[in-house]
Amino acid sequence: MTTIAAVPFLYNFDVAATALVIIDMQRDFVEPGGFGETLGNDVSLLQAIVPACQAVLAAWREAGGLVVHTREAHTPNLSNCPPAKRNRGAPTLRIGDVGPMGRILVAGEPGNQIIPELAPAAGEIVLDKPGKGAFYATPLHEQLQANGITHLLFMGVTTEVCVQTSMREANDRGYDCLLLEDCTESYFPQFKAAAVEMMRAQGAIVGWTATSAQLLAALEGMRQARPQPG
Ligand code: C5J
Repeated sequence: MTTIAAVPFLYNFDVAATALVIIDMQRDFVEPGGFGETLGNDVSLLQAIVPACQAVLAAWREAGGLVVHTREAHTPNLSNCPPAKRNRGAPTLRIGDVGPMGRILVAGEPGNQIIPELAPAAGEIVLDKPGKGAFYATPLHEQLQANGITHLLFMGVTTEVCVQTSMREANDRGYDCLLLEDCTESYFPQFKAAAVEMMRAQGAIVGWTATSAQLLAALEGMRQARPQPG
């Protein structure tokens, strides 16, 4: 068991029972020329978290923890994109329309891929989700249960939309969730700040928050405590 001095109080976790969940670090949200930018957003805000996410992913892999990558993705015939979702957003570029990186939020399109810096490795779970939450209409809960997972560490984008929705869904399913504050971002800094505050308020009503440096220090402490070969 490892402990992080998280907010609002200590977060205890066992790597073997914990998954790192990386929400929607897709080209369309993060890269210039993608869906996010065409909606008028400044993607440099999201790009700024990539190095911290990379450091956590590398350390988590080294520790042997389970990794889950999600993509907001719809089938090419849009059968899992209800009109109520498609008809909102920018009228000029809706889900399924052809954008600068292929069809917007459609599985298999270039913009739908996870950014190369955080590309999934063999054996990691890659989950296409039609909703904002990672549990809605996906096998995620069953996959986590099959792996004995009770704790989830979250990073990704955007904080107040897909990250917050997924963390709330996880909390309602009984997982102890921690959000890595500097590994999540929004196009709207005030929305990120509010989402972070509301998740850890009222005695961690949705979960805990901590920095990537705190997690990396905890993992390094574990690494040093491991018996050395020979
Ligand atoms: C949004 C997401 N913001 N991944 N998706 O539409 O947060």
